Amino acid sequence: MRDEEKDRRARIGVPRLALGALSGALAGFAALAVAELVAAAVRPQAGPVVAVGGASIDATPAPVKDWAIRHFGTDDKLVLQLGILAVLAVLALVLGVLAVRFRRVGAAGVLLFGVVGAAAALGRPDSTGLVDALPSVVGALAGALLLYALVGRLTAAVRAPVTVPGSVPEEAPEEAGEGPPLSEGWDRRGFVLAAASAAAASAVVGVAGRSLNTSRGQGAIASRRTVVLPSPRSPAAPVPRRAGLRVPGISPFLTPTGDFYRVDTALVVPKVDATSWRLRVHGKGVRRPATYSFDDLLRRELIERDITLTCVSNEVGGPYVGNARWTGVRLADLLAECGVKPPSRGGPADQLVARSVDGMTIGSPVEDVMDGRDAMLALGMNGEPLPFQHGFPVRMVVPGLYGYVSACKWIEDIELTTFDSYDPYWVKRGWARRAPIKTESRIDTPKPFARPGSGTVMVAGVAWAQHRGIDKVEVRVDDGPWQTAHLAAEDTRDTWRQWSFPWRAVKGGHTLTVRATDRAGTVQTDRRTRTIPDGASGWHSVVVSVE
Ligand SMILES: Nc1nc2c(c(=O)[nH]1)N[C@H]1C(S)=C(S)[C@@H](COP(=O)(O)O)O[C@H]1N2
Ligand SMILES: [Mo]
Repeated sequence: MRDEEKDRRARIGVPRLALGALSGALAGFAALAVAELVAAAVRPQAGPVVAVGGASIDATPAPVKDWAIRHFGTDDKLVLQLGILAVLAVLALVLGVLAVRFRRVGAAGVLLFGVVGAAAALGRPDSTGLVDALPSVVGALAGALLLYALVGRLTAAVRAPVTVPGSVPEEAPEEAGEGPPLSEGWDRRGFVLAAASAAAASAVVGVAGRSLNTSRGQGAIASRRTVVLPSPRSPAAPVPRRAGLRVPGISPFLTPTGDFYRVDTALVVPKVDATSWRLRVHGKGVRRPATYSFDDLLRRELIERDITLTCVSNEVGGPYVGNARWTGVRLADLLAECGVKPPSRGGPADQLVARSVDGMTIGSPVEDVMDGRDAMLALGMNGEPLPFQHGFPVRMVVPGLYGYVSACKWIEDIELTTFDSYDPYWVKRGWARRAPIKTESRIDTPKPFARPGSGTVMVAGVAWAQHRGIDKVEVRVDDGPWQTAHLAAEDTRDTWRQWSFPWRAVKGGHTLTVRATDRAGTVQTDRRTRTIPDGASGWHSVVVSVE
């Protein structure tokens, strides 16, 4: 028996291990393909990669997440999912190799991944119950069975000569050094056939699952297509003609929707059907809790406002700021209707927690939302219904507060509570409870390391201090004096402001620096801080080389 075992081990050579690895890879592929198809029947968010990805986003420490946003931008989600796939691929190869020796253990290993995926799916805040475990469980079962079957074909070739004494010809030991006797008839054929058909079937199942997943939400898409935004009772004043400077390379005053930055934790953009959407308002001090439908909101008085949104993860000089024309319902009116009072008028709740369909929680000060500023439940962005990725059907927008404390997308619930009794998502992860937007400015042109010719070079960009307004922008060349830049006309104090500075550039390397002063008289600080916990501060500089 010991000899047989030794013999068997000796025969497990490199080629066989390679085929084991291949079996592992095929099993992993099959598992993911089947999971994808099952997820199409359950919901795309329940798929193992999305679920594990979502769980890792939630578990990622703030500095790492910040680093990821900084380095990969909106691609961070793609990078994360590719990373998960890469890890799974390596583990699948390892399990395949392991299965050549320990067939059951290898198969059980695949099942274990199913358990991890299922646990992740069930633990998501937007989990819809036990069905969310199905994609991972069914996928893992398929993968485990396939691995068991494929590896069976490999080991059968070894066992055959051992279990049928006498039929083993003398050359068997010679083959041991080279690995499995794959030339032995049906085993090879069996393996190749099984592997090839498994690969083909997985591809078909995977492609079918993918396309079913991406075509989901037809109801939501149709509901968005039929939305007609009524003209707002309180329209925004036209953007002053001179709010937009004609300087090549400057950010357009209104950010086209397609260029608007996107920051959220959703690996799959929620597609919410507006016809079944509801918003619930309840909680501490809400004397008349209420539920609103999308039509309820459309029938109300609508306001239209230009508001510049900023992400707290925006580095000095970074891209996560955008200006849009929003149409929506004034949030303060709706809250008042529900009997909510701000703390300054004796209301017991100082925090408004907005909850989205994907389980995000975003907490804003009730006082700010009700202090007369244009905090709104936005239904429209730049004259269109909200795009899905920007929160269709309804999101919050509050001038002057970073997005993570104000701009809940895909909102479905508003709860009045206190800062003492509840920490929303980002606060649990180390960000500040309250986060007004810091006064900042950015050089859009010239770009870093540009090589303009000498003569007049237009230096231009944007400055923002939402809800306070920008009063002054200054530019400094190298260590020279601060020089006042030209300010474009102001739209409102809730929007950014363009600026420009004609610079007489002389040959050589130069550093251009900008700083803004807001209407409260605060000069943008040069103190560099990280984005965590309440937004980056510091001056933006650009190094250029004049030729
Ligand atoms: N549901 C949900 N809403 C969200 C977020 C999110 O992750 N989930 N991110 C917030 C953050 S951090 C910002 S900066 C803004 C960004 O809005 P945008 O993607 O439309 O630009 O949305 C906010 N609303
Ligand atoms: Mo953000």
